[in-house]
Amino acid sequence: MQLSFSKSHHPVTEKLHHIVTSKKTNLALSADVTDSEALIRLVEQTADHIAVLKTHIDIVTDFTSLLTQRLRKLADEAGFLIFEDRKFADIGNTVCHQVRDGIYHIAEWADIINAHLLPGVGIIDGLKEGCKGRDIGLLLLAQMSSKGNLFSPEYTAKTVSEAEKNKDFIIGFIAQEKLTQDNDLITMTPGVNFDAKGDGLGQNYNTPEYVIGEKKSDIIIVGRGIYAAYKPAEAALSYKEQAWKLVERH
Ligand code: S5P
Repeated sequence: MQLSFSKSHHPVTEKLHHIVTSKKTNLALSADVTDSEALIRLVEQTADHIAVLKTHIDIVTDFTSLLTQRLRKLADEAGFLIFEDRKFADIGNTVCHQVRDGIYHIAEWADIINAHLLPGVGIIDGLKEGCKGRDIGLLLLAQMSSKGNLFSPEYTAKTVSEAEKNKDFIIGFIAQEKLTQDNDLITMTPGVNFDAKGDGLGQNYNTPEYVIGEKKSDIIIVGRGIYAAYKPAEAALSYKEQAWKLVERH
């Protein structure tokens, strides 16, 4: 078995590689719940099965900084990375503030962030500036899972080429398939669900077999397939086991 992303080009990639291989999991949990205690409970139940916890911190209605402190502690104890899915999409100066300041202070606790390249390359420099002082890796959105999205093959290709030029900060992509032969760059794929095909609001789902086996993604991102399941810990375990079997086979 060979993971398709390397272990050494960026400190965050190195940490992720270590977590994935030692816990034998390439599962990212998208913990899109809106209550702090529910979020902590979900993470406690699933921590052993995940390599990455993906948050949307701005949907938590009772947010205080205690929440991100507790998540950070859980991440360090259980061995997973925190990916804040803020999808930055503004000029460099604004995203620098958005990642560093405000009430969330994302750069103080996240390991991974993501951004659209739409505003131009200044967004990479702005985020890098805002993340100074901690090891944080940036994922670029190169494709999306949602119906009717406006990503064109040209835009995706441009995103890949900017990532290849900025590997001191960019660790990979959010995409529906592996887009480069450069194994320094990780592919994380959302829109994964065993049962559903979509959600009535434009989401498209594929199976782990398709995403890992055929599309050669490294990490699957699963939200409702886990947190909306009757038993989230059992659901996380089965996504983990199925996805890992595919990594071993391919
Ligand atoms: O293309 C994308 C990119 C992302 S990051 N499609 C997505 O669905 N996402 C995110 O992945 C989305 O914001 C949500 O947090 C998660 C998918 O959740 P699920 O419940 O549909 O599995």
